[in-house]
Amino acid sequence: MRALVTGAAGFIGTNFVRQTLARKREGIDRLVALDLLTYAGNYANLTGLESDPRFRFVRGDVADRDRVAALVAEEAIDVIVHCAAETHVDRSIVDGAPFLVTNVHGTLALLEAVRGRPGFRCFLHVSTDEVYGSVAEGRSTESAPLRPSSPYAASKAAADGFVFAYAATYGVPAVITRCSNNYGPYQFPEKLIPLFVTNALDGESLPLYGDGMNVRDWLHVEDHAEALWHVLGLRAAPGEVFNISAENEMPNRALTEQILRLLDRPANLVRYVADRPGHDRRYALDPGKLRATGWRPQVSFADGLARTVAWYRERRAWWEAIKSGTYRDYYDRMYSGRLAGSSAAPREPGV
Ligand code: NAD
Ligand code: TDX
Repeated sequence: MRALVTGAAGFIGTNFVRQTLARKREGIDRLVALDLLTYAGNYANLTGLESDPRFRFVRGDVADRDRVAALVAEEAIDVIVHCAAETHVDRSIVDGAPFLVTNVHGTLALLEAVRGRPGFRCFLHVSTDEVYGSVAEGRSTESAPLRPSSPYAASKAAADGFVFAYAATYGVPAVITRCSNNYGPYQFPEKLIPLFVTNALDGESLPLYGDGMNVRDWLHVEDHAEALWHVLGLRAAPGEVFNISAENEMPNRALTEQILRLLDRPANLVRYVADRPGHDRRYALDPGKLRATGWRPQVSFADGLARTVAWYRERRAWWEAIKSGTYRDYYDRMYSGRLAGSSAAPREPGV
């Protein structure tokens, strides 16, 4: 198997690549890592892998059609795990344009590169639970309608649409996975868990949006990586979709309390701030279809969160390097106004 992993220097890509090469998976002859190294990509995450003869890192843009097509041909790629994306909802609310380019044009460029390619086995498109929108009750199955709320989610839903279209129109062997919120090592500290852990370690405020009762469904990134390999092994029909969830639903407020307990930090670090516009109240995936094929998550949330918190505590140099320079500007832009108007007590829903 000759695999191309896009977004390999990001959070999920890094964990997927490291786990794949460390386990010496049968059948991996080549792993080409493609990443543009945007603000979210960090080449240092892949340190140490260069000595593995199966591994090659390429800096490049997934939306660059010619580059992507040439790479796929040159490396005789037969499997693609497509993780590259613009991924932060709050940034997409400020400007959706980079999300359209990378998430939609990028996915299209990859699909074009494999269309009609003899011997090509699988294009695995890593999508998200956010395409289903907020789920008031029950759990989204793979056939639930797509109702994206944020520009980010809209771009992912559009990319899913191109995957369906290429499967139906050209028979491209492409499948979609939709996972819930991942957590674990190497996550960029703009996302809730690494942001709150690193802020708490520095004694800084933890800005909880709205009333802090939005519910997310947490999946350890190692379980996610295993699930991706499991899906690749299924040889599913073109256009199949698989939800990936460990069914670990939790309101943000309860998660924040757990983080503070693990770090032995005071509850008064929490500040309730103005809500995210269009903030989905709850995500909940039904993973029954994948489970019926034998996949099971292995990491309990208590153990996974404790290990994750310990990882950031022990890797101060990793996140301090990120939380400087342009990150500080981003943080001020996103949070200084919000924190100035914050309160110690929860707000009413939607306030
Ligand atoms: P991330 O932001 O940590 O990493 C994204 C990576 O993509 C970065 O390394 C970045 O440099 C790279 N990239 C961005 N634009 C690129 C471009 N034009 N060309 C090449 N590389 C580019 O994101 P993540 O959390 O690792 O997410 C990976 C995938 O999983 C995304 O498709 C995301 O939508 C999906 N997803 C993530 C989560 C989650 O909780 N993290 C949940 C559901 C789905
Ligand atoms: O400062 C914050 N305060 C806060 O209350 C941040 C950054 C987040 N939140 C809330 C918003 C969400 O309810 O925490 C929850 C999680 O927020 P994020 O970490 O931004 O993740 P989310 O918006 O749920 O999206 C994530 O999961 C699905 C990823 O960023 C997406 O890429 C993925 O598709």
